[in-house]
Amino acid sequence: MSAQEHNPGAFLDLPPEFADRTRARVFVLPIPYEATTTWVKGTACGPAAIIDASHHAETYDEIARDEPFRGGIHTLPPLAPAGEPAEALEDIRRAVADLASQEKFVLSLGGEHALTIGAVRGVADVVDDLTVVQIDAHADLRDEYEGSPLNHACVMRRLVDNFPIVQVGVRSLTVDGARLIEERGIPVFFAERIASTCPFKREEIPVWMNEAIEAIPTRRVYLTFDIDAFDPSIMPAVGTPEPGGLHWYQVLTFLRTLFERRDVVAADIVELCPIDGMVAPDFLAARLAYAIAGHALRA
Ligand SMILES: [Mn+2]
Repeated sequence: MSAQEHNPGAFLDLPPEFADRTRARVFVLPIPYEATTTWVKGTACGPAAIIDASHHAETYDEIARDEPFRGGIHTLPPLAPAGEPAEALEDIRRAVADLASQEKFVLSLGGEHALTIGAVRGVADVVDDLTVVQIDAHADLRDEYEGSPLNHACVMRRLVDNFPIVQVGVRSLTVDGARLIEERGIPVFFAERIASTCPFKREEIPVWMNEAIEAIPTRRVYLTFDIDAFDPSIMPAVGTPEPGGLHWYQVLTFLRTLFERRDVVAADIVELCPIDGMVAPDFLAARLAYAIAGHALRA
């Protein structure tokens, strides 16, 4: 069954009063876009897997001790752009710009990372002074890959000329990417440094986290979350599982601190590549999506 045929319904399976389009402040936009993934295929099934899994999640937030869904989360029909990548990314741009212009917080669920190019441009059509905060195992700074400048390995290279970027969790890049980071002084918070602050202490914001947020030069942020930023021990369902990744509570603390100190105006979660019969990664992605939506609804 293709992602297009499978209609998983609404995120969290909320009662209609909390999923209503007019009232909702957060819009979940499934984008089962997959055109350029290079190794393991399957990110087109990511959005449906996240929404399916969300139906089994509790809607009470045990850390914040609230029920953020009451602010309203509307799930849009999947946007599955066809055609050449350039055209598909323009479709995504237009859809996201339209929602952003209605002052909705758009949480796009991928799909492959290339969709972020369209989504960021769409948000930037409506709001200015945007920094892209990227949580990812990869720097994604290749100028082109396998003949395409719109490959998912080139996402940040396509954005870095127009937006300040801050990268968190990186542990895989090319020598050209490393040179670009040095030349431009791109703030990159490598996974190795983040890991060295373990064990994680409660009630204490690690130094790297403070520095990462201080490195964001604007108030407004677009957050792109490549799920392979997580350690493969908890997130094996990705195309390129890089060892030495982030862990759950580190990520939750980073997100909480980021939303407290910056105005995060839109986000995406990309690159989930579901594994048949293994629900834990899908469930993690669903919990992550609700964590991000929850912060957006409290803001
Ligand atoms: Mn990645």
